[in-house]
Amino acid sequence: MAKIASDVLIERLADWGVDTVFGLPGDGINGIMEGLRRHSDRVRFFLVHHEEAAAFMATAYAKATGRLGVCLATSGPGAIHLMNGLYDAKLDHVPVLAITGMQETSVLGTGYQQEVHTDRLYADLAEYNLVVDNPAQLPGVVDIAIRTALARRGVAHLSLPNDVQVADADADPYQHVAPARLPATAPVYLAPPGRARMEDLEAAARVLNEGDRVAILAGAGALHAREEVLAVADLLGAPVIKTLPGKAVIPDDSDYAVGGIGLLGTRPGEELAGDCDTLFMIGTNFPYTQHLPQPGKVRVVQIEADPVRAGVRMPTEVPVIGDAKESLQALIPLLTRRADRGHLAKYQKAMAGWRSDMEHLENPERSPIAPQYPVAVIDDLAADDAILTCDSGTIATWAARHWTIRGGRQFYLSGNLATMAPGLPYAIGIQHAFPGRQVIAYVGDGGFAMLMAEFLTAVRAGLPIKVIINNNNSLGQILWEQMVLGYPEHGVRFPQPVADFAAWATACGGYGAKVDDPKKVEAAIRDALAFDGPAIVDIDVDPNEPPLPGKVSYEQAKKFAQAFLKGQPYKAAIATTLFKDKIEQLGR
Ligand SMILES: Cc1ncc(C[n+]2csc(CCOP(=O)(O)OP(=O)(O)O)c2C)c(N)n1
Ligand SMILES: [Mg+2]
Repeated sequence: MAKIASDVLIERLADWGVDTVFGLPGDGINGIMEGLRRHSDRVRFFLVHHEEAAAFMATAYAKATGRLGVCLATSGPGAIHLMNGLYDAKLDHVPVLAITGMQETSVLGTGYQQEVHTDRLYADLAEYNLVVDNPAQLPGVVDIAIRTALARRGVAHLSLPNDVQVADADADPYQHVAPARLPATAPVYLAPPGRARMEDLEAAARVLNEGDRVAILAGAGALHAREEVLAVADLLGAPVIKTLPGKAVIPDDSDYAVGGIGLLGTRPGEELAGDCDTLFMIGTNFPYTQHLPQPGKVRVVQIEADPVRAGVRMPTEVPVIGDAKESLQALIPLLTRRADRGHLAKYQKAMAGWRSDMEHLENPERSPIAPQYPVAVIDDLAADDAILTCDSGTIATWAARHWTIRGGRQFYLSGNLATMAPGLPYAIGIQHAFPGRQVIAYVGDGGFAMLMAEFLTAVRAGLPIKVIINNNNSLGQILWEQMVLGYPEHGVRFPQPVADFAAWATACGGYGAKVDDPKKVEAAIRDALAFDGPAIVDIDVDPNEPPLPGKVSYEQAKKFAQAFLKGQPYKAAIATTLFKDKIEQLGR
């Protein structure tokens, strides 16, 4: 069998250690599919139902393993479908290689069917973006694409026209006129040294040692540095705020954890941001600057891997460029242990109060079911090394507050793109990477419905993911956002009937349970977790439960009230929910 260019492409992916390509075939990539078929012993093609899901799976694979994620789609519509998932990789800074097809070179520019110039389409999203015109470019450009994705922590894109895909591997159709020979590259990547410069670490230590009330803000860039962050928190007597993508940096039951900041943060987290005199940012580019301390009122030290991001959110006095783990290891010997533990103790006390408030909201008696209750049940029943994936919506608030990171638990969601729908494909990509771990997708009805066909993918691939749906039959997050703007809700509740996603689960050959009785929540989740295969528990929850911010501002409360006055349609039901929780909290 004569070797074709697609053989070279796939062999090179295998040389890089790529074991899985998530994707969906099409007439624009039949040559690449043939390459995958020929090398199926080295690289697995993972067939999905929607290319967007393939891109989310590659992104999640990269987030959870730290390795390159790879996805594949056909020309035109397939490549277009990938884009949302690829933007998720770009915005959350994980390495993903996207391979797409292109119509054959002889018809490009003629307005041929599916002639979409994917390189132009991907211009904003890809760090490396190339249409391969000549088989002689392979495998060199594969090496450069992958190295770029790894080094810049983003998306690399290779598009191969149909004729190039099936050309002889050693075809070199044109005369060489450049003073160069064919590129001879190697499938190697070495990350730059991670430890920051000593003089910067010393400057950082001086500021941190001088602080009376230090707050640490840790993000996804510190996920691999748990031990070091805890050691620094202990030395400085500093409570640790975590961004949502950085939720697993330290355990939620740690003495140093004060939860998050922002709309879905905690009251102690918000208070600490306003009360600290020194802010130590580690691996975070937290975008909601309104929730950060006032510029000028705190001294800021920031450890950042990317020099571009050091100083973009706060006027940073000491930027430290390096890997969080290695740099903290070098910083720790320079810090003096703070004798006065008063600042830390204050926030430990505040967190005890917050945790008890949260427990009261996890009320198992309420009917309709309080959304905080099912997530608390997941939290109780899940393994100590379970991985939870989540979608954008009210579920992100419930997960932020009621899913406890402890032991080896992890948490993944679309942080900066904050797109709906990745929860399910993330779970599939992660379960594929870690077959032995318990992987749970905690999602909303809106986000789940967008890519629900992928549950069938999980069944067919034999991946025992668990999906718990917080079904409020609405786009809950937006409902509350509209009201906080002072506008009565509009266009955010789905009409009847409420979907029965459990029926979909059983139709696919998985386990399904539909629950609307609070007494049945625990058994259904327990059974799903114990089931030897993919499972869905679809839980009808109270759509009128607002995800209130940890600290409600006067302005927010006023706007909320205005929405009521302007004709908020469900105000009686909403008022009951708000009132009920108040009574529950007061009645302790
Ligand atoms: C692709 C996409 N479309 C729209 C939005 C805006 N949005 C954010 S959360 C949300 C509601 C999600 O509804 P659901 O998944 O049911 O979760 P809920 O908020 O109801 O818990 C919407 C529409 C988005 N972030 N991404
Ligand atoms: Mg919903």
